[in-house]
Amino acid sequence: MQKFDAIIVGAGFAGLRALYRLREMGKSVRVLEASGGIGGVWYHNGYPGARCDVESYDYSYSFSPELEKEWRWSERYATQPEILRYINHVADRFDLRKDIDLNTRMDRATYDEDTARWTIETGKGETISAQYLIMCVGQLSTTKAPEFPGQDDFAGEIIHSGVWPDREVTFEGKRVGIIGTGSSGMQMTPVVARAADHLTVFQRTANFSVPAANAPVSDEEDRKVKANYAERRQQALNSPTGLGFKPNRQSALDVDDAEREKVYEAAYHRLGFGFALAYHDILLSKPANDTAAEFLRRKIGALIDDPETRDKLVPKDHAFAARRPSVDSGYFQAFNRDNVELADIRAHPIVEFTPEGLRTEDKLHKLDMVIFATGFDAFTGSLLKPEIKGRGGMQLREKWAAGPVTQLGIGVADFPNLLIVVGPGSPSLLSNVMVSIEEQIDWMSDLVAHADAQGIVEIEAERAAEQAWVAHVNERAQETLYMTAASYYNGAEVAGKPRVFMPYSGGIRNYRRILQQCADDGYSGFALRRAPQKQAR
Ligand code: NA7
Repeated sequence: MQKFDAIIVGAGFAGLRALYRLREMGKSVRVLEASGGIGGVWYHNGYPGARCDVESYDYSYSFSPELEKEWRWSERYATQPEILRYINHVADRFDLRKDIDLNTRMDRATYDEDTARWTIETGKGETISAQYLIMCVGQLSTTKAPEFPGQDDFAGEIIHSGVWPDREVTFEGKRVGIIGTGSSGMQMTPVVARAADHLTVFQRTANFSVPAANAPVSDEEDRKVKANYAERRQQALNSPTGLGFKPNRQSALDVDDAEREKVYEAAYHRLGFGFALAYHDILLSKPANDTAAEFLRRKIGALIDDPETRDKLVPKDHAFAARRPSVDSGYFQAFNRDNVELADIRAHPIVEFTPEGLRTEDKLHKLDMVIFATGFDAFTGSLLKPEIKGRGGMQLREKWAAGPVTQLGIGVADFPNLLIVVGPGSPSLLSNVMVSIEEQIDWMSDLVAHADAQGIVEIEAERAAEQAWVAHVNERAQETLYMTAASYYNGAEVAGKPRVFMPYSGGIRNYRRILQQCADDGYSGFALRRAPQKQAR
């Protein structure tokens, strides 16, 4: 059996960063990646129009000043192909590929209480032993798609945005349907609209969106950012969400209408996703939120010509950003084209596929291609896909049957030496995930170094600590408007999934302080043992 200090599962941004860091510490590491390439979600989400909602300079690694200097982003918001080029460049630049096994899925991991090591079985039939099992499987990586009656009889093609095929997909001469109007559906709509004969967008919930304000990055801008990169990184680390600009500390309710309008107008044209930070209480107070929502409804409405379509596209039934808003490049304007139609499937739900297309309650939509942009089994989907067995054969699926419990989003009681990157209970999707990834991996690596120095072989979250952390995560969520809407933040995206709030909403800076305090207190909430402990406490 091959033996390693650590097995990392997933070769996306988190997996590569963890590999780099642990190798730097002299650890023997392998990365297991199920798919045929590196990049994680950026490998799979190759749909037309796929683009990052966070500015390129902030959505990039900060661990290497040389890398920062030499990489030249071409646009303020990078496209999926450019991000994929970046991560491949990183893999080559730091010689990471030699430790990555592609096309290798981890099927099962079993903790051995006698040796304090994990036994990992892969889809290739290999068995590997590792002291640490580090899960870098992403939060939006297990796709979900409804199954409609008659789906197999559809004569056209069905594609999911989250597992976009690795071949050219063309829309010319086709009647295309897109189901779903989250970020994926909104990003691809204008692109597909320009190419297809006809496009029908099937909308269940109208979503807020802010324009991407995308632009090419000029040499001057590139030079300016790079001259102050360290400062920008510090700014991101000290911001609530890890974005590289100063959030406004004012309340939306402490200014007069004219002043507020001016601030919103500027934020709308420049900040993209950061519009939600135009005032500090947009996600904390309904009256404050109403001012932002009302502004956006006006803006969205003004982009759409047809009154009936406008009425359906303007979001009404949830607070702004209580569900993940999008950052789009011409989504609403696409509906002004003659070849684009909106199907309101809240009013007239999809009934079935027929060989010719999709039948909603009111009509048959004839289609040659249907794209499911229906999202993911968020946060826990990819963590629960493999069989992970901790103490006494307990499965992670059983442990999390009523919702995920973690100590700081990182460790799980009864699953010693299992470390999760951007797992449930961490800021993850409520932050620039790149900042969260680096912050957590640096912290975990310090924990591993501390364990080595102290002769510790087993690191295990304590039950009381994880219960307290889950309670704290929920308390923080209750202070916000996130719980007022059904969303993938709170498990509403999959029928039957426990309805608990998944990410930590207290912000990047608070989370870092908590991690620091935990380390300063000798990693409080984690049992650190010099010999394996056979029985659970
Ligand atoms: P999202 O944001 O989860 O959006 C999924 C969309 O698909 C959303 O509009 C859903 O409507 C719709 N959906 C899901 N299931 C169905 C069914 N059964 N029938 C009709 N419509 C459905 O996923 P995305 O891929 O767009 O974005 C994921 C993240 O990527 C995004 O948040 C950013 O972080 C980047 P609903 O709103 O549930 O009514």
